[in-house]
Amino acid sequence: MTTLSFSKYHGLGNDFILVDNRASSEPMITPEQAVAVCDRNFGIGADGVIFVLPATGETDYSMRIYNSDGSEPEMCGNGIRCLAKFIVGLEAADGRALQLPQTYQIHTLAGTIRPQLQPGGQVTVDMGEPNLLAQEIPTTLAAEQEKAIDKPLEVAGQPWQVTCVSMGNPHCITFVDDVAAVPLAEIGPQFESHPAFPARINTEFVEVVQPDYLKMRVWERGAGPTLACGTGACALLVAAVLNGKSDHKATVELPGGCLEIEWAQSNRVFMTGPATLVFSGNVFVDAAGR
Ligand code: ZDP
Repeated sequence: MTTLSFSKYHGLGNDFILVDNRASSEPMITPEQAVAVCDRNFGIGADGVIFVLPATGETDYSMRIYNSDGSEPEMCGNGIRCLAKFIVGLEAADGRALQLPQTYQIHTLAGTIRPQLQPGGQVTVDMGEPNLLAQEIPTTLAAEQEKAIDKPLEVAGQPWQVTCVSMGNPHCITFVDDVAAVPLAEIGPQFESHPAFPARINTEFVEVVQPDYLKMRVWERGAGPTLACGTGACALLVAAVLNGKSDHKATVELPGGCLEIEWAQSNRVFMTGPATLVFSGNVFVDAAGR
């Protein structure tokens, strides 16, 4: 029986188990064990497990994440805000003083991402540039070097118009009149495993309330219907601009609350939102994961 120390955080209800993994460059638990600790009945309960690993290259730390199904995404927008606050706590325990605003350079599988802690407690993240080429997403909805913008796609026997954006991880965005009416549990899995998306996909259903106010519901790859998705909020703003539906800066309302998203002149996307520590503890993790 192994014991794992953790802190539980959430960003707008998208919840994560944060693990201090600075002593090793490999995650301390396996994907199977991550599935077990994420279980809401048999474990702690979370949408994913996030590890703070030693620095790579020029960065301060590295981040890796396992989804609640044990798969490993490249990036996690809500998770990296939680990670920034978790690091503040780790550094404080080491006697390091915090001076706001504090920026960290975090190595991820989607490149270097930079969260900045604001004096008011919010975290602004430089999420980097969106990738739009079909091959980068990946999707077969356009030729490899083309963008998949407003493409027809049949899912669950119905025609949809979709736009694909990668924020390091893959997103498929579709605009709807009434986001509350989307039968998420029924169609979400069918988008996720559609053959047009060889690496599976996160799907955002978006209602444009005003050009600077968008409402979304998400079906996440490997995690299902979460309360919020940071990379998804960034991806959908980019998709909304590309479809002429929104400003470059907008509030995105997710089931768990609001994020402020900006697609700046520099082509980089900035996301601002909260991250909250809920509790810390120790969990028993057996070798079999259950
Ligand atoms: O790409 C994926 O498989 C996602 N499930 C990763 C998690 C994304 C997240 N919800 C976010 O906020 O970006 C954490």
